[in-house]
Amino acid sequence: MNTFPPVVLIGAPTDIGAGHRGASMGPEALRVAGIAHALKGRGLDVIDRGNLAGPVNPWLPPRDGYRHLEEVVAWNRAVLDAVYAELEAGTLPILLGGDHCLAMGSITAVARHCRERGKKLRVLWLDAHADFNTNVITPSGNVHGMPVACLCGYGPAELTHLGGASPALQPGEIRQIGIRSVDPGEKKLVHDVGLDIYDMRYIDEIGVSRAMKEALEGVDADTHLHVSFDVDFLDPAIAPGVGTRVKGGPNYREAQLVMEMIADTGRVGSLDIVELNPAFDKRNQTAKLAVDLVESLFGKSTLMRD
Ligand code: 6HN
Ligand code: MN
Ligand code: MN
Ligand code: MN
Repeated sequence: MNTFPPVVLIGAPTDIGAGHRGASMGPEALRVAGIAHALKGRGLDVIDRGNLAGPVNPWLPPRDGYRHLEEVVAWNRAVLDAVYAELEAGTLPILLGGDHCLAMGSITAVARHCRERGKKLRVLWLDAHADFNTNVITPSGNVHGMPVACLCGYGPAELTHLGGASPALQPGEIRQIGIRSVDPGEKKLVHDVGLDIYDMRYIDEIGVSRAMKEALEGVDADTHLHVSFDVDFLDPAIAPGVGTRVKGGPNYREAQLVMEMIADTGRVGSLDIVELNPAFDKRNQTAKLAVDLVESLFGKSTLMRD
């Protein structure tokens, strides 16, 4: 039987940090794809809290290198409060995004929870992108390209201090997996900061299994594992429903193995599913694939020896 606490779905229907409209439809697409039913099928208790509310997307150009900073802050405050309340109540929050800027709110909440409980934190960032831009080096001004930098203390005070103390996250607490598109200034910054990145070249060379063993090294009974699943992590041939497609991502079986190996730790405590963009999808196939992978993340296995 599973050992998971009740799982809580929290929708954050916004594309406030993205460069294309449509991620705001993500929460509903995941519900239509049957996320609650699938998790119940895993034997989990599932509570859908519905959607958070926040400002509309004014669709304005960047100011000082940020698009919609004020609105990004408002959405992230809502996410932070909701995710923190769930962790305090002992449930397992799943954030249904929404674009990836929202991970600032969810991870700030998780980090605070871990500090207060004396737990170790490990963040697995599954993404085609490093999301480590600042307003100076960003090619777009889109804040969904900046959340990891902000969590590590590089960014505007409104975002780096969302939860009071900054940085919310130490670079040593995060592992990035699937990375294959990093902007020039961003590449220099992640090197300077010493971020642990399992890029596609590395995965091609050593395989998913060894890469995931390394990324999960040190995860123990005291560790809270947070998975931030940007759907553009997946190869666009199987997951077209995202705003920023990058060729050369994990195929179906490789992605399943990533999820299965995370599940094997038994330490998943919170999850983001972000960047799903139904406006780019075909018959909701990317949402269905995300649900399929989330089932694996919660222990659905293809192993014969189970
Ligand atoms: N995402 N590096 C590009 C930028 O505009 O900063 C793309 C970021 C994509 C962000 O997919 O979460
Ligand atoms: Mn906890
Ligand atoms: Mn991302
Ligand atoms: Mn991405």
